[in-house]
Amino acid sequence: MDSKLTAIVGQFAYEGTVSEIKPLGEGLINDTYKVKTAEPDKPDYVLQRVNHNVFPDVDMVMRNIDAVTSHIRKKLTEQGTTDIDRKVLRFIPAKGDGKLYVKTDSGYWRLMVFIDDAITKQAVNPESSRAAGKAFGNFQAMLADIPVQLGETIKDFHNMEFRLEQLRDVIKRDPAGRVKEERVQKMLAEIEKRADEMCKAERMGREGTLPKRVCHCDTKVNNMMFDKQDNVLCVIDLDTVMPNFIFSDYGDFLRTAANEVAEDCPEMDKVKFRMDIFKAFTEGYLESAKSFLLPVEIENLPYATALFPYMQCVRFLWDYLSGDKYWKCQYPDHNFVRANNQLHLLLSIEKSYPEMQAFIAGCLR
Ligand code: GN1
Ligand code: MG
Repeated sequence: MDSKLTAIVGQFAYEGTVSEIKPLGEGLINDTYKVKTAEPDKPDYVLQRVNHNVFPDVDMVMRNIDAVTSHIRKKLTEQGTTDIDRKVLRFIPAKGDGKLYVKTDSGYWRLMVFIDDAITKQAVNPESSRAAGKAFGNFQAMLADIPVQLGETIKDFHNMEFRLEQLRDVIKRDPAGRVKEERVQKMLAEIEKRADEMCKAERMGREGTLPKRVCHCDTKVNNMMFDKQDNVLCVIDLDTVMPNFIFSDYGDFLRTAANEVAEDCPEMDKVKFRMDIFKAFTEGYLESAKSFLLPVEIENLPYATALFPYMQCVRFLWDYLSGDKYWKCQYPDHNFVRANNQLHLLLSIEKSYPEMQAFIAGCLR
């Protein structure tokens, strides 16, 4: 057993005797380990090193997570839920200062209770999409009355105006000499054509007609745990939990889950928006979220569906023009292919707008 890791675990106020520590999962951002304890009546744990490059303010990340998990725990307790440690993550405080992380020479670490007999899913079908919609809607619903103001763990993360400014700035500088490419110019025309419309969330936010709420901001199906009977247990991966328009959680799930192919598939004729996934997810989401959503939020769900592929197209193109600094690339055109894929997804979504609106209206009847 790695004595350094054991020593780190020892800085937390956990229960039991550590018997094994080994790598867990295949996350790309944080390093994750499973910590087993010898006693059958003590929980096992998950030890994680937080990626300090992606999250500059780890203290803020953990304060957000503390506020969110405590609030959900309180709600579940009031509802008389049993098995609460399976329904919301429980982080273990450090022995010294009681914070939910420790800082060592090797970085920032946290320890949470491992949820036994639970699974995550990669692939999406209508059933798991409906469950995911319900779970993410429920997550927002439970946090609708959280009494504290959360911090923005990645500044302007889903701010469309900011993402366009970033793009326009790199065009001026053209550090990779790629702006002149004809395909880039064509894509820029498609982007600029929609720029004004796509920034409407920020405008409504400024006018005070659209609220920010506590959102998850990384709503992928593999960020929730299911039990062996396929029931959702809880939402995980809470680092990006922050105030945002609800469009973030709704739109980014569909961007990733409802694309017929992966976001970097180079065969553009295969990129297609799956309405079966859209319908199932929307049904689940509205079932749990319609109690608190404002009409302006519901009306704009089709806009949210378009916004995230659009934003991701802008972000991938920005990185392509910057010389591929943010996303890892397997080949020179990789970021352009990703951007183009997202643009095609957007085109497919635009065709389905009327059907989406009709479907949402039907869910509310
Ligand atoms: C990044 O790599 P992953 O899945 O954690 C990005 C998301 C993008 C996604 C696109 C912190 O997420 O916003 O949608 O790539 N996360 C960050 O693949 O930038
Ligand atoms: Mg993740």
